[in-house]
Amino acid sequence: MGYDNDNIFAKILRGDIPNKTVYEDDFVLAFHDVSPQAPVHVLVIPKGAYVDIADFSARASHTEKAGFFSAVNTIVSELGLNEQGFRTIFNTGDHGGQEVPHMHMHILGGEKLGAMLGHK
Ligand code: DGP
Repeated sequence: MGYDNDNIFAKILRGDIPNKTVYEDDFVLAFHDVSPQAPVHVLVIPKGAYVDIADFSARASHTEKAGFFSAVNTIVSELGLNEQGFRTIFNTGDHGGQEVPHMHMHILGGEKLGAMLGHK
């Protein structure tokens, strides 16, 4: 599947749609999810055009990959999540329930989260 330049996170990266930014650097933008599922619910997206985690794993440079995960460390620290923990999720494709076709990592925390999969 090719990358859709008109997906909502591409528009956020271009500044066409506003967001509540938590963190930004050369590699990532992190912002609050519009429909939070926990007291803390932040999305981290790479600035490059990647459809999902599989696409990013396959095509991103080592520099982009290092940049992404270094930023995650900074973000969870700044959100104060390290001591009590948090959950990260990359929904991918149809079975994964991915709605927006630009790779994103959910960071969820701020309370004890329930079962990993809600329906199980
Ligand atoms: P996923 O189902 O993994 O593709 O998650 C997409 C998430 O993106 C979902 O939790 C809601 C969030 N979302 C969708 N549109 C917007 C938006 O315009 N702004 C923000 N901040 N979040 C959005």
